[in-house]
Amino acid sequence: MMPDDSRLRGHGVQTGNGGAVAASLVVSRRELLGGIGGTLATAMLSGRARAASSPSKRLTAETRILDVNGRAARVFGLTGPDGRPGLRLTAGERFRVDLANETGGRTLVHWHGQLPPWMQDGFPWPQTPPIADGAVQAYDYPPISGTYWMHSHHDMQEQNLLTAPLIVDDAATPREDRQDIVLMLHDFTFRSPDEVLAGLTGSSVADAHASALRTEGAGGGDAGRARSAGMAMPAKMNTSNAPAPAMKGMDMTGGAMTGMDLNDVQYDAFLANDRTLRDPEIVRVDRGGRVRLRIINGAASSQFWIDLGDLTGRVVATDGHAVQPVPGKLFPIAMAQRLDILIDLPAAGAFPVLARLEGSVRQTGIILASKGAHVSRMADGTQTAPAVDNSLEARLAAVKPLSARAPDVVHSIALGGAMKPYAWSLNGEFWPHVTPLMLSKGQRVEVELVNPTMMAHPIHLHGHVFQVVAIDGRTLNGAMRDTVLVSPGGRVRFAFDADNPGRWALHCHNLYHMETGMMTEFRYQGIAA
Ligand SMILES: [Cu+2]
Repeated sequence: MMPDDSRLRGHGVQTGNGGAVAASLVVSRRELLGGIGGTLATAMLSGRARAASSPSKRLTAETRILDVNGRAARVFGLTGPDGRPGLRLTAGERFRVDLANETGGRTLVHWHGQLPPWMQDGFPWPQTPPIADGAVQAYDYPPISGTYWMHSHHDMQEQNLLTAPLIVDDAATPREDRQDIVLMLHDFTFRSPDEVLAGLTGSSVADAHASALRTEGAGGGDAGRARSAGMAMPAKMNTSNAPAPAMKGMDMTGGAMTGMDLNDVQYDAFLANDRTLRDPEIVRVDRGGRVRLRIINGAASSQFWIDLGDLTGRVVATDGHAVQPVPGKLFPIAMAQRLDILIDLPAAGAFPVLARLEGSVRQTGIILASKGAHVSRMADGTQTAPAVDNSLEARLAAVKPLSARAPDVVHSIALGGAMKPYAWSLNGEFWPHVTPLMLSKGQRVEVELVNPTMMAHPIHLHGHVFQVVAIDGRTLNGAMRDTVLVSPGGRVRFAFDADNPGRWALHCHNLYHMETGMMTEFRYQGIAA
């Protein structure tokens, strides 16, 4: 069942397995009662106390008409109380949101990268079904600060732009002398997601599963071929740090690899803040000013290189979490990931910030322009961008890493699938027919993602922040993240503390991979299915 309003509002109602809900209530009480004294606690837990705290923000899931290169498209949107996409919360503000569903159908919105109690995660578990058309669902949890985003986890609405930024300021934000600019990327097609999916599978998802299981064994396609060619496919509890075996026919030196699959879907346009390069957003900036770019890759199945052109920037956060600054002009961003980049602008001028599609000359972006600067027209590029890789990931180091601790449990997860049949799996299983990976509160968990396929997969874990601790067998004290890319033939290990009991999805954020089965569940002991 869905937690009802009273549970989420902090009236102290317990759910059957809602330890995390209770924890958030404790925070709420402390906030409400700061300076008043604990003895009044019971009396204060009332509507009056609630009214004294910040009011709910209304977020509306709706449809809208978008102009894409002169052609109208009906898409979804998530509009905040100020009429702009998404939400911005100030430091210390709770995520207290009334989500109004005006989409004309059911929906459910996931707060990507945030750490709410599991029943507020916006994932369609049996206990938390989608919201009916016309209904309003309340959410209330303490958010974590940084660059996040929100998107539907119901049907294929996310492909139709039911996505928006979710920015949470930290205590230092108001004191920083810099302009905050959000850049959200999308891939766009006039075809419906159903048409796109049918084009990929050639038939139906069920047929693709059957074909994969029949011809290649569970996991299917290239994974099956790789296995039959004798490649390592660790099953469980593989703690080896040996590098992943290179796949035949791969050229690791040229940036792009021979035979590697990029860009499953051919898109009609790439959007930056809902606009194409033909009519880009021009953001007015101060001469010589400092800018914090918050880049969100909200694309369904496209990855980009952020190209700062004449500018130099410093990556200072990944997926909302601070990293030791890494300078550069060109930064890869996988699906669902975020990059915060600080830029000190030169005296004056117009500066395109481009997102270049991997394996393509196509691009999108915004233009930072000082007053009076001439802005010239832009089109697609002339040079093909290389495949997005983990070159940046390998250089990242968290400002606040996990404490040093040996894992209590290691889960090895094999990524499987291919373009033909188009069916993608985890550990040889297709969602929803999966065996949950169990964990217990208090454990340090490590996950080894092993990718023998010919594609890169951006893997996202719900409800937890993890640290990247090894790439292709090389250990590092890497970034804190919620989404990590696993390169073709590569492997990535991440670690996290099991501190948020519930049911949590782990999946590929290439939405068509997810749609054909590339998803599984982490489930805490004691949480009912
Ligand atoms: Cu994938």
